[in-house]
Amino acid sequence: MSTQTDLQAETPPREALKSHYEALIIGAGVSGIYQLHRLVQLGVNTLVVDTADGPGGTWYWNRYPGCRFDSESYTYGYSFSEELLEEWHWKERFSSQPENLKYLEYVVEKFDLRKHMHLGCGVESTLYDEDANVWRISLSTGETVTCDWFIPCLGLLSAPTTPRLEGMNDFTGPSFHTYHWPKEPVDLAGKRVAVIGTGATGVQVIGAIAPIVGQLTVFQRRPNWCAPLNNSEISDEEMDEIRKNYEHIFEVCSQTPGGFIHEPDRRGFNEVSAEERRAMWERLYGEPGFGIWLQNFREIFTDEEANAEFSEFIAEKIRSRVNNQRVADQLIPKDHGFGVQRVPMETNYYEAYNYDHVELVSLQETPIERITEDGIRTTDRDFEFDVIIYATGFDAITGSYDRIDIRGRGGVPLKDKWKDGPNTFLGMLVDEFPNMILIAGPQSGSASINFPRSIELSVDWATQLLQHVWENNYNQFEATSDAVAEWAAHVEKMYSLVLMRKAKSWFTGYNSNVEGRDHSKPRYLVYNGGQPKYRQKVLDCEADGYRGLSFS
Ligand code: NA7
Repeated sequence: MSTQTDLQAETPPREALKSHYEALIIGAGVSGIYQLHRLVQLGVNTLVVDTADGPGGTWYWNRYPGCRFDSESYTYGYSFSEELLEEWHWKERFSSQPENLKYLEYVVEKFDLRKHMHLGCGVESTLYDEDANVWRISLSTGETVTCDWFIPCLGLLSAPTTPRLEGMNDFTGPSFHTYHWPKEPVDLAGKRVAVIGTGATGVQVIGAIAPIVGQLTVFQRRPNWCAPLNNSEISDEEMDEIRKNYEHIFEVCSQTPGGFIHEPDRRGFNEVSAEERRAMWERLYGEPGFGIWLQNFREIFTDEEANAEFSEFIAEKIRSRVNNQRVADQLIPKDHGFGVQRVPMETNYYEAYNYDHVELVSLQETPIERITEDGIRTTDRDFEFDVIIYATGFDAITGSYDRIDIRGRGGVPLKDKWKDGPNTFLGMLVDEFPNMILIAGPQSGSASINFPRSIELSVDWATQLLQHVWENNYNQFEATSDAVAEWAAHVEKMYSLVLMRKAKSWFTGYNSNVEGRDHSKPRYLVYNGGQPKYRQKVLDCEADGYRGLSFS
């Protein structure tokens, strides 16, 4: 299997490291880039470290066919620079990975950030040194640097996981996780290809490669409720219109629970007749993006009956798009309703199963026994493949923290502290881990929403906090354990209000591929209270003189 290490053959030239930085950021993705920009603007001596040999984070790594936004492109871009908004032309309503990567590279170049980045270099461990009041950062290249302020910007889905199957290294052809899709083009034309996994990623890959491969076998453990993306190009005229409307667009995004352009229907589910509901769903099914999920009635998220009626509407759509009704039935989820997991947005996904050369294998009926030299053996038969694609998801949010040895006061590992599930204050601070700010950490408002909309808030808040520290000549800041406990209780309460709490998905830390993961209770990884409430909490903390933090 290809891994991260294989992809780092060409390490870019780097400037010599200093021994000490005021701030050190891990991650040159969407949040790391913006955090770096804010600190550089303030003249803070900052270093960004990333294992990738270029900036872009998620959009650097995920190079698989079909990879694109599920947010409207013009709602995903940064809002902090009017000049940038004026200059950038989004070409598609839901922009593809190559374009998204170009965008982030453009931002890095425009704001001259590259020179602060030490790329192609991982962080192995970080230790808070109490005596010196610095963080000691050990790099994969053998160097150690120190910093005053440690800011992990690790992203939500940056710790990919593969199944724990016998024989994974025996397969003689190319095989890789979608996150580690090779940089050089992979020729799939006419090939016999296996895709394992039918989450948002698998659904994008399958729709994109089905028309070109010779044979495609999809190994599905549990189906997902998917909805059409309805992507289209953005003309020059449309882009001009979007530019004029940016202020309004970002204002709308700031008011919606998910930070998207889609505002929930404020009418009660039962205030509207069944016919009217259906007519609305028909309309939304044909419209772009998450409208079908987020412009829906609020009861879809909270009420089993409302959710079941809507799920049946989507099930009918699946039956109407897939010719073979046995396959259609296999593609309809039976263990959860629509939208309790993040909805994979698809383009020709269901139609892919109408090709003669595409086969769906239900792993519930015939599980995989092992990977062989030639392909995959299920309990039913041996399949031969040229390429195996693992679209098997991530150890979400905490996984990337667990992969670095992060130790706070008294040398306590963060991994141990979060053994039974993470707890933070506002998703940004952890008690006993002074001078550390997580951007889009566990229990922040960033995960369930249009990511950049929330990270701009978090980065601005973090920057403001550091300014407060400097202005008051503090050496240390830290969340109190009471504040962390209070936030954890609030996060849990927000889960109790939505059907999402029952989902076996990355939102609740479900991942069968992580050895030793206890699934007897959910891990509360994301803040489900909606973005306006999250913003209010964050701003209230600041307005109340950073209530919940201690300074010294
Ligand atoms: P997801 O949504 O976690 O999906 C992973 C898929 O892989 C899902 O269908 C899993 O089935 C399947 N899977 C995972 N492990 C296995 C094993 N061992 N055997 C068979 N099948 C397996 O990750 P994605 O990358 O698709 O999407 C993540 C997010 O990226 C998405 O929400 C968007 O926000 C963007 P399961 O459902 O667990 O039975």
